[in-house]
Amino acid sequence: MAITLTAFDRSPDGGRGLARDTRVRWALEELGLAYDVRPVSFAALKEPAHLARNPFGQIPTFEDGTLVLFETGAIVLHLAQRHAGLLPDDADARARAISWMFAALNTIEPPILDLSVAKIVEGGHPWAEARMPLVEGRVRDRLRPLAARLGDADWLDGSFSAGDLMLVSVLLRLRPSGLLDEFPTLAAYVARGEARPAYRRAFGAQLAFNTRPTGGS
Ligand code: GTB
Repeated sequence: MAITLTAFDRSPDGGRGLARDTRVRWALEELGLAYDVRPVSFAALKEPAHLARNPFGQIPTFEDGTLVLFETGAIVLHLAQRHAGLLPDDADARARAISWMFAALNTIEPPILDLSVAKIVEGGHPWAEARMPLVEGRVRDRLRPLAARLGDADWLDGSFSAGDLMLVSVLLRLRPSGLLDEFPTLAAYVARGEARPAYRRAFGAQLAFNTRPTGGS
């Protein structure tokens, strides 16, 4: 039975890979698993068929036979637990890698999302400029200890894991802000993630998907 993801019919980022299906595509590529992608329009996200897959009406969702999942953290963890390659065999190392997945989603991603909202959604408000140093400061407060922990290592805890995949996916979104470049070891960490063949394949696939000719999806 083929794995099927849902993704934006056409991502608003025009194929820059920022929508969250990219991280799931990356995990699938790392694990060598084939998958199909079902495009969903913005209107269809909030219709019953998609709400049955994700009650919040978001992408990506994951289907494998009768199993339907939403939330990228849950999807990547499921894949990493079912297939060898993204989590260490040693039980303690495995638990630490999963901690990094949660840190990426619960500790690092929220202030990065706040920054995106501050720039994209709130940018026109009269108070937006005054608030920006606070929002940027909260991102730096997370990047500083992360950079300290990474040190000069290639990956956070030995070999590349689902924790690194999730952290790189989250940090990527910071690049246009310039904040990532304030932490050269983190910028290099993200570049190492992007240089992985599996990431390149995932990025290329989402780019081809999001720039495919219109007139039929
Ligand atoms: N916590 C969920 C997860 O990790 O799966 C969050 C999923 C989520 O935010 N999905 C977004 C969505 O479906 C797409 S990725 N939004 C539609 C809605 O809520 O109605 C967020 C995203 C969208 C677009 C860009 N972009 O164009 O740059 C970047 C990121």
